Amino acid sequence: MLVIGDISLFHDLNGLWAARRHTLDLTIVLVNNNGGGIFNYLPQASHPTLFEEWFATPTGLDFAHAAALYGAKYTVARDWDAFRAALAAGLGGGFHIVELPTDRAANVAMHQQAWKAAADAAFTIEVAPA
Ligand SMILES: Cc1ncc(C[n+]2csc(CCOP(=O)(O)OP(=O)(O)O)c2C)c(N)n1
Ligand SMILES: [Mg+2]
Repeated sequence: MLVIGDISLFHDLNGLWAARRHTLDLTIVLVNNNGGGIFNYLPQASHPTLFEEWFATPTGLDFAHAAALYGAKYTVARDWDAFRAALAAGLGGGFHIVELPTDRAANVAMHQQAWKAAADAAFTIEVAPA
């Protein structure tokens, strides 16, 4: 199993041919947030116009066509039940790509909430009387 982002898969797309050539049992989980989501953590993310063009670099590609080209079965998982079912099918053998559509901005917001919750919890522990 391979977990990979959309830009990384795009970069190495022709590597999919190896799975076909060697008839690999391979399930690729494609975390598709249409761009380099890691860069959404940087300060320049607050300048949307330049940020999208020069840092996020969304491709807007439909990877289902790449799956068809290289002979992989393609599934888009829009909820966790669909994701579990697609993984189970993939682990049954063969070459599969399971796309998980996600959102870059929402991802950062969720992480910020988690960081705040962790910081609040740590602070509570530190100041609590013994
Ligand atoms: C060969 C190579 N080119 C460029 C980079 C710079 N780089 C680091 S992360 C990244 C974007 C990754 O985007 P994606 O695979 O969609 O993952 P996400 O951050 O969205 O989870 C890039 C271009 C790199 N690390 N290696
Ligand atoms: Mg991405």
